[in-house]
Amino acid sequence: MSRGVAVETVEVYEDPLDLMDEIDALKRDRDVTILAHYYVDGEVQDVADFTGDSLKLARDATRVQTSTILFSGVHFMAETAKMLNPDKTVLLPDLLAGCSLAESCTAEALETRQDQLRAQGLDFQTVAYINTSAAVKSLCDWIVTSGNAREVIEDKVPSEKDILFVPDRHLGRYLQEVTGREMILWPGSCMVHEVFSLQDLNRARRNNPDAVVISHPECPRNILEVSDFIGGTEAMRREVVSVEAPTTFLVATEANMIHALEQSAPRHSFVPVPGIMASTGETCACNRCPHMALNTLAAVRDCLRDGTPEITWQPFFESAREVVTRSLLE
Ligand code: CIZ
Repeated sequence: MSRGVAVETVEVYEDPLDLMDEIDALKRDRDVTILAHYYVDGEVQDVADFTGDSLKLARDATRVQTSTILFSGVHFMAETAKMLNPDKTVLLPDLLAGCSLAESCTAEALETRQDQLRAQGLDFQTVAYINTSAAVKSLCDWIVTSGNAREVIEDKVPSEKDILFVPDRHLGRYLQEVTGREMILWPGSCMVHEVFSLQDLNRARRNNPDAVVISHPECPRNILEVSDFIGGTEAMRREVVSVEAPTTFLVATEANMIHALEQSAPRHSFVPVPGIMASTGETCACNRCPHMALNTLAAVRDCLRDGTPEITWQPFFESAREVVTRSLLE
């Protein structure tokens, strides 16, 4: 009879400053450029060559000179870097770094929905938020980010067409409001932005009566309704930079964004809006994305050292690249 043996994994503590030195040396040695999203830990943003939102990072990815890109973010972002750089090696520290939005809309489910709508005689275009897999992007007419969604819908989607918007219902609802275009909305949402609690936001406003509330359009309507400014991460950054007088901002987006805001406008104070756990109704630290959190300094170092995991080219990247290029780069 075999006896169960409990295996305990012991995390070895590594000094972040040593890890940063190792990363710098490996970057030079292995000819790597690091792109990091604003939602990864601040210390990982600090070792990156480029930081930004998906739109900026997609554009930055086309300017990389090294033979390898390490994308510190989530899977769909690294796929975009690969489709724009087929001849480069693209690494992602952890292939399990996914996205609740991307997972809510598979290519099969989207094709089924598109077939249903065509069968109903609808003449529509599919507009996808960038938080989708490359396979889904390849089935769409346009890709938008929080930074360019309004312009793409207003300037590029013909006014006589209906719009199927995937996968974020909150962003889609907000875009309906600002563009005046009716949309068929996919029922997806971001696990981080979904949990902001109006009750906790109102408590934070009472504690900071002069604070300005800035919120991401992936937040539910009740949060946007009490916000002074609504915008994606790059728009938030520009907004706080444009405010001269030292100000307190209550920030309703992934909490690591505060690092980028502090770097850009250190004269202000930034307070993260807490999330609330749906199961218990208690305040939680759910305003941190568990997928982005897989991008630790140690994971970045290991990925540089081992040259893996890698995003490999897939046949549908070709058509996804055409959609991404006409939507984001032209
Ligand atoms: O566009 C992006 O990068 C995402 C996912 C959010 C934002 O506003 O930056």
